[in-house]
Amino acid sequence: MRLYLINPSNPFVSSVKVKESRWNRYRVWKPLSLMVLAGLTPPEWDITIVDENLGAPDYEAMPRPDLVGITAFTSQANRAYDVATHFRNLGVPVVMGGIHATMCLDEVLERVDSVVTREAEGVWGQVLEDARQGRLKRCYDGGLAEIAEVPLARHDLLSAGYAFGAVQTTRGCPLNCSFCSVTAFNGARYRQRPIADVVREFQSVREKYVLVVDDNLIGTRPEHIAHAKDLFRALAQADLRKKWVAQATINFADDEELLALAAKAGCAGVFIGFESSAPEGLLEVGKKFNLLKGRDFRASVRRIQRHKMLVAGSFIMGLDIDEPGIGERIAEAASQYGVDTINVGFLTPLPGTRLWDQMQSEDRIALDAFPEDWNYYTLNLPVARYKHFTLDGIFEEMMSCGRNFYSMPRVLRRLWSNVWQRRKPLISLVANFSYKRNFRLDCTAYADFKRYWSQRSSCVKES
Ligand code: B12
Ligand code: SF4
Repeated sequence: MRLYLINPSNPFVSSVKVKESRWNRYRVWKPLSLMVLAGLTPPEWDITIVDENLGAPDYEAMPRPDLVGITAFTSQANRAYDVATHFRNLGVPVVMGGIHATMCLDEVLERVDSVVTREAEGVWGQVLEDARQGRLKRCYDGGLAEIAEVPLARHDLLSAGYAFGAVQTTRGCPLNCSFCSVTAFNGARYRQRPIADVVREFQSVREKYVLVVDDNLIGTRPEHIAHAKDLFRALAQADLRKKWVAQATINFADDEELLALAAKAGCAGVFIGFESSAPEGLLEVGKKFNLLKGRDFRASVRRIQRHKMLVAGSFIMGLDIDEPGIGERIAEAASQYGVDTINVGFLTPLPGTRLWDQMQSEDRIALDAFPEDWNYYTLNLPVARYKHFTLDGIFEEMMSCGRNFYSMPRVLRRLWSNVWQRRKPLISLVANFSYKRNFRLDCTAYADFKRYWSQRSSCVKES
């Protein structure tokens, strides 16, 4: 039995377009979902994982599979449907799973043979058995997996073409920020994988650099943090000789022992969600952790950096409290915090989030011709009606933020401090130029987007 597991590309997501910029090589990360599915698949299946972000293959030239499994974030949904149509036309059954299939079940059911909602661990075996017997059900709900049942991902199946490997150590997040799908999808209960599994998983990754895909590396409660410390001790003891980066909330900076252990375990940097520099903004998105009284972001960032780890700050633009000048304000705040890079996204109502419900009830979702408009749900394009900005206005704010934070003098100043503090200057250099380049690529994407938007608006007027 032949199984293709496919990660569709999204032509509009500049951060994953390798050919446009060599810096992007460092920002193409493996579709771990498909490697985990492969880990759940019995040996009688011959598995090929196709990651279209490395270039879409000529499916015609490939042997006919018995089953196709497709994953998709929302921004990849349209390409996923094209791929599904291709295989369904050949009479090959197509199963789709992942975040978009879960949040937009009815839409997806119209376009594939079968859908797996939520986490696949509990049902994938059944799906394969049903497919083998030609009696696939229309829908399977995996619910939330027992964390100890998450298998070792098949890292051997995607071993070339990437700068980073990928590993997951936890699932779920209790914080439920309004714009984020994680609590809705993976649940509020924070689940940490058995330490021995994670160590084995790291050992099976070939790359020297690893992205730990967790949304919240250390969790929120003392017992989560104690587990994280044990994990870091075990990773250090395993002497992996790997460097890894992860996403964490700002409480990562609160515990010196934790920081020392993370650094010893190979942590080279963390992505921290600052979201907004204004307390009103944090209140708006429900990021309670960052609102803790007396929190000093600059001091927190410095504490992390003192352990030789880089800090990438993530911000959102287009909150209701944001007013003209927000681009420069974000760049200034990020420079003041002292972060090494920033990643700024437009406030985007992703399906299944609290923000989606709110914006839909206020009729503020501007790009709502679905599924076509999902292409633009990349966070690099403004898809909603923002309180204080026109479309061009908010895009100009984004460019001004990029020009300011990634201006040559500022990049060089940051690099100098990386060299001075002996804090991963090479990684910082690559990250700064990759982000700088992406701000420019976003301009091209925006020009295409504007053309599409004006054509669509005139069609609506005519009809
Ligand atoms: C790692 C990651 C990335 C990596 C991508 C790596 C990759 N190629 O997959 C990078 C950094 C490149 C990235 C980029 C983006 N990301 Co991202 N990312 C994540 C993150 C943190 C982890 C995903 C992961 O690997 N999980 C581990 C695996 C094992 O879990 P899983 O993917 O959920 O898979 C399980 C199930 O979903 C299911 N499943 C999944 N696929 C399939 C397929 C089949 C057939 C079946 C049966 C089951 C199944 O089974 C798996 C095992 O249980 C998630 C957050 C999250 N918790 O999901 C956000 C997340 C997926 N990203 C998000 C977004 C918005 C983006 C971007 C659009 C914007 C951005 N700038 O970040 C881009 C777009 C990329 C693109 N290709 O179009 C959103 C997506 C929301 C949505 N509705 O689409 C998420 C949920 C974060 C959030 N804040 O809401 N991302
Ligand atoms: S943004 Fe981060 S902290 Fe907030 S719910 Fe999502 S994963 Fe949790």
